[in-house]
Amino acid sequence: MKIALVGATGMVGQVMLKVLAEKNFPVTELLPVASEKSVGKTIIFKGKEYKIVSMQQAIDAKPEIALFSAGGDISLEFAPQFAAVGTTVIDNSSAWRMNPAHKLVVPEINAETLTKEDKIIANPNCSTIQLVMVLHPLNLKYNLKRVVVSTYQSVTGTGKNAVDQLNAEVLGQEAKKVYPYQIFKNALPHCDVFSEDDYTKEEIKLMNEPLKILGDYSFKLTATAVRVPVQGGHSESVNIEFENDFEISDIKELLANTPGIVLQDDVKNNLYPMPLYSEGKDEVFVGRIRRDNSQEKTVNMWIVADNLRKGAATNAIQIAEYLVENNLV
Ligand code: 11C
Repeated sequence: MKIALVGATGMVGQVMLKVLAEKNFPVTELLPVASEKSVGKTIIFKGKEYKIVSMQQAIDAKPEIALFSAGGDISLEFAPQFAAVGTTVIDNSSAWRMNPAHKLVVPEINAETLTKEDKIIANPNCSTIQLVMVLHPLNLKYNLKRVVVSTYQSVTGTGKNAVDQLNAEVLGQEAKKVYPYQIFKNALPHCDVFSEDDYTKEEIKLMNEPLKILGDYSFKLTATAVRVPVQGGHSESVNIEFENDFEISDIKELLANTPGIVLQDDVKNNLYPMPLYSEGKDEVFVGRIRRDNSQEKTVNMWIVADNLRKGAATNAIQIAEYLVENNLV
């Protein structure tokens, strides 16, 4: 497979290289693309140096797959240009996610909807992916009625400059501010920009994307997204009301047996998911599963995943693997 990686020097791009190598993805030629000022520089993949090429050089090479993680504007402009030469684009930005002409894919849930005609495939938002991984099996068994999610999001979701801000603040150094406030020792109820209805864009993604991925518009969802001074992954406190009643032990068993999910729920031994320990892992971790005694047929839980892995790079590369395994590219 000839693979273009657009945004190769970014945080997600770098994790994509790692995941491609770890999964031994069949890369015969790698075309790393980054900003014009990086063209000619090199990146390392599987111990080998690769020259960064321009977007046009990558398009002209007609790769089978282009992995995009360079922001919505770049995706809107260049994904169709790759698609026009026959490349299948897997896009990690929000540009195509809610466009009805494009599929929004978490492979464990809806990869089987993909066809050869899907030339621009959207990868969901990181906080959405870990949420739907857990919602999907529960929805099939108990039928979702309403979901209330509050997130505790890693600074890696904002990018390298945010990680630099946190690290500088920890050391008491002058920091270039990416956030409107200090993030160290703080929690900002503010991920991405505010929209007219006073929700942030991150919250809107969390409220819209799950319905499209699950193909189920019958349940309600509301979200509050919070940035915390954490690096390993995103955490989510989730309250779920079902149409059907459940046994807590059945929910635990169902999630423990769902591929891609790891149940960490043994409070007697202080076992529960934490972002520090999800870092570098591809699974979604779930724990603190307990009945909400304030309302019938309702459960509380805590969901954690590495936002750069299953929340971005791993999910995108799982889509690529599905395409290759099913001869769709
Ligand atoms: C965050 N979820 O943590 C964001 C980062 O739409 O893919 C990814 C934004 C996106 O701030």
